Amino acid sequence: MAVERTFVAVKPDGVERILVGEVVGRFEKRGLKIVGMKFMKVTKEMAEQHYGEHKGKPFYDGLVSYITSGPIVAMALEGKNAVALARQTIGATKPQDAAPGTIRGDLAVEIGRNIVHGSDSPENGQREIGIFFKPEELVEWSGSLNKWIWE
Ligand code: IDP
Ligand code: MG
Repeated sequence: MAVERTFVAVKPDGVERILVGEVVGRFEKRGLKIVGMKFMKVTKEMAEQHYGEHKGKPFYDGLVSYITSGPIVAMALEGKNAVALARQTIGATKPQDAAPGTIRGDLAVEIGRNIVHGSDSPENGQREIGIFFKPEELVEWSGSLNKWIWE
């Protein structure tokens, strides 16, 4: 298993619904280490870069206005298999298909209000972290519990 970084964000609906602590806590408890975190508004340019793969799809314009509609909490998370672990903790894109116990399965109803983002590959993790963070905003630290989380 590779040590990876993934980009995770609490989307504007998660912030508005006062779910920041709940969502961040699930990643912390899962064993993913925070190496970057900030409360910010996403510009239209950032949203278009971030969601470029969806350009042209019927939901694209709505997606860009949703993600730019209010503040988000942007996170860079690190760990073994971080991308897959974060996606599993988040649950399926459509909340009605997301398993109970996942963030979307427990807390969300609509696909266009699904609370949280997680990168879908290590390459996209690096790419998305680069959109939202400057290199100096990422923090290297060892994490004293790592020996109890990783074999
Ligand atoms: P993901 O967030 O689980 O990776 P993607 O397919 O990459 O899902 O889609 C990105 C985001 O776009 C979703 O999280 C959701 O907010 C939104 N989205 C995807 N498909 C639809 C749709 O059919 N209608 C409305 N919004 C959608
Ligand atoms: Mg995606």
